[in-house]
Amino acid sequence: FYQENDSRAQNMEHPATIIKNPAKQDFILIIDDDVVFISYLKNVLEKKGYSVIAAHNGERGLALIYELQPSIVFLDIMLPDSSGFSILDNIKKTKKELMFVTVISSNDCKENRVRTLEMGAMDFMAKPIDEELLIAYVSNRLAYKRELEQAIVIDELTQIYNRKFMESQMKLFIKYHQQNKEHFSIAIIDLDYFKKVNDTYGHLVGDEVLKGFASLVKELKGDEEIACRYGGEEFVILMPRTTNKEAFIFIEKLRTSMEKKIFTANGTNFHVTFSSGIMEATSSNLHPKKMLEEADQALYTAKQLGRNQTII
Ligand code: GH3
Ligand code: MG
Ligand code: MG
Ligand code: MG
Repeated sequence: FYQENDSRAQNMEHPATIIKNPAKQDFILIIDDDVVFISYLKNVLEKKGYSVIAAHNGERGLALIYELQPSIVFLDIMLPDSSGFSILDNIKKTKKELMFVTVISSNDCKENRVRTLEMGAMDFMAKPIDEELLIAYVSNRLAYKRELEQAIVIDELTQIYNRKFMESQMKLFIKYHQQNKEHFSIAIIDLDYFKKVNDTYGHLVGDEVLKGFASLVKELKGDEEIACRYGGEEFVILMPRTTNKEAFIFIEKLRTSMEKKIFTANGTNFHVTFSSGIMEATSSNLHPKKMLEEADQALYTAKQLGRNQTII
């Protein structure tokens, strides 16, 4: 939630660390004018380690929704300046982030429950809310949010990140590396003569090769490297805090492991290799598209020089 030129962004946490621990980003927002209820909710949830923020009226609540992008919002219906339903309406019109809104009210009637669902909120809970129920509810919704977030960014076949995620992550990495003057390298990897694998053994075996390559990457890469399926039989690996020479060493290790890996189809063993182009972020290529283009140039050279090799 930092602005583009905010000085606090200098101290922003490394994007790779945030991926490892997404729970760090979770905020729970309570929009309610009942201070006793707020302190009860805050107490229960903070004891469990959740970050809780409260707003005492609708206007402040809406501002916090946009500022903090909370994961869960507990929204009271009767607010001093507006109705919780008009807040829901506002959220529905503008909000795009994944967020669970739970309407809370001491007036547990059918009308409120129906309207809650019709207005796009996830749940209705009657006040007072039992402590155990509250904790179970929050933990359930955050786990579900995590699941949905994963589904959006993971490539179905290979179970590594997809292109969409790679592009958004690359933007963050570039921004971070620009501000903190750290190294950042990427590699584009393209399997060699992959069409021949399909033609010889069939598409299903081709799919197995893609999966096999992806699990090899997962096995060999470090915690901070992000592996993505760029499309077809092309992959991109983002390597934060890595020089192009270090990247070269890692990709070569991956390449030699890949060339040794044995694939099997109808009792026949075969091998698949890849070619790769590596590019490090410099002051002149600090844009995802530019960096990818330059890495692609290097990949093209690797193909031209005979494949099964890595070019910086
Ligand atoms: P090069 O060494 O020049 O990269 O040759 P290549 O055969 O690997 O490259 P080409 O671009 O000609 O062929 C890529 C093939 O990858 C064509 C396409 O059918 C196949 N492919 C793309 N996506 C998938 C997939 O999800 N599964 C399978 N089995 N094949 C795929
Ligand atoms: Mg109220
Ligand atoms: Mg290709
Ligand atoms: Mg290829």
